[in-house]
Amino acid sequence: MNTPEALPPQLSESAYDRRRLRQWLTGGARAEGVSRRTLLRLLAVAGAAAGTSAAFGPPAAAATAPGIVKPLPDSWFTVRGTNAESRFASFAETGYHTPNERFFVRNHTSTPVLDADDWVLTVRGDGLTHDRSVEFTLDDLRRLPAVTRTAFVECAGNGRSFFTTQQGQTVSGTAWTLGAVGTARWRGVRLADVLRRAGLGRHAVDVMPRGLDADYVTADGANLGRVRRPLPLAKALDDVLLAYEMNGEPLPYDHGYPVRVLVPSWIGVSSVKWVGDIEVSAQPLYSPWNTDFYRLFGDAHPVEGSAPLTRQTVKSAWEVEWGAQVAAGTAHRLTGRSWSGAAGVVRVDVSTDGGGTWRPARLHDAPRRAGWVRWSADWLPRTPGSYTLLARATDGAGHTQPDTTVHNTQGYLFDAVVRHPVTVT
Ligand SMILES: Nc1nc2c(c(=O)[nH]1)N[C@H]1C(S)=C(S)[C@@H](COP(=O)(O)O)O[C@H]1N2
Ligand SMILES: [Mo]
Repeated sequence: MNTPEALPPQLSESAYDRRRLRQWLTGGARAEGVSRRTLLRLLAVAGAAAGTSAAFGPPAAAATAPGIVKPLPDSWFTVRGTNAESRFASFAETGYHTPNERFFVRNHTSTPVLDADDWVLTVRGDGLTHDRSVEFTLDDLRRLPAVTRTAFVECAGNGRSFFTTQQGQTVSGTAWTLGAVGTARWRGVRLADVLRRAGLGRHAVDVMPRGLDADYVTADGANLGRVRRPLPLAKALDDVLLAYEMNGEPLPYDHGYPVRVLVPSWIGVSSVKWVGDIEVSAQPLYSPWNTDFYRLFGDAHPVEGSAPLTRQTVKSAWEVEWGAQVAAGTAHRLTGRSWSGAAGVVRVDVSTDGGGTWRPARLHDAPRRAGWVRWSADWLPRTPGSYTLLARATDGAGHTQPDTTVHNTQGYLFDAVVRHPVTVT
């Protein structure tokens, strides 16, 4: 049964079953009038199919996260609640662009499995010339000029755990290490084109896309409604896309199928997935995602918080396992990546002795706005023992990673140089 011809149908069938299973688990299946017994039987069949597929699919031992559709193999992901962090070390096996199957997932609730044929985007609000409501189907979007753009999506909380492990500070939120980031080639239409077609008025100031995923309910039980965050019109008209493709494929369910907003260089939450409507407003808009969240709070910041966060800061990460064992007396080529929301990275300095001595890394990509650069450094450790690798990037706007990041209670924008332990044996 494992003949080459038999493989594709089996694969797609089990992928389909897995998807149905997850839909069911996340409450996405309609099951009125179906007995619990029947559902349990369906569940068992789908579970068995998911098990079979592991032999053919991506690496075995795929974990699951509640509400995420794609498989999450242990070698690629660390599951954190409803989210999946990419293992940065495993990016060494990838090229410039992060494959869709390996891209991190950050879900406030769970992935809705939407049907592109039923999908419509509604644009409305008093920032339009006639305060009317204009609808676009996916075909309507596809008829507009297509634009392709390479950009990273990075969670504002990427690196958050280092506030605690490296600076001894308390922060709230998902304890990401450095893998809440990925870079993809996005294809879609300019948000500017859609807004103009909808009749953008002269007085418009803010644009607020909203997701079609479920209402977000906090741990305290407060219903904050659907994920939505205002975007100043200037950014909306600049380089923002309504993306329907990721790395040459339709957007995967987990990354916003059929259409997501893509806001290059800005914190990940701006890039609203599964966008269903966009409010265009003549007054500034607010949502919990630009008032309570995604501002800096804490001793060093104003009581009402900083201004809403926009661009990402500078970061670097080694493509080396955390605590890796490295042989003494052998030359090693260590690799990593650096990126910034302000400008392309132009320089990366590395240290293999805990910051005692530094040397420039070799950059393998030209500085790219909204993208990262890959780099490498050769290392010949002579003496066994514990070592700390450091990488410090500088972007074209002159920002260099600091030694420490000023604390904020929600642990956003950690940009300090990370101390990466390895053991030489
Ligand atoms: N509708 C919707 N959009 C969303 C989110 C969400 O939960 N729902 N999460 C946001 C956050 S916080 C991040 S970091 C990015 C993550 O994008 P990814 O899951 O495609 O990596 O999506 C953003 N867009
Ligand atoms: Mo995020």
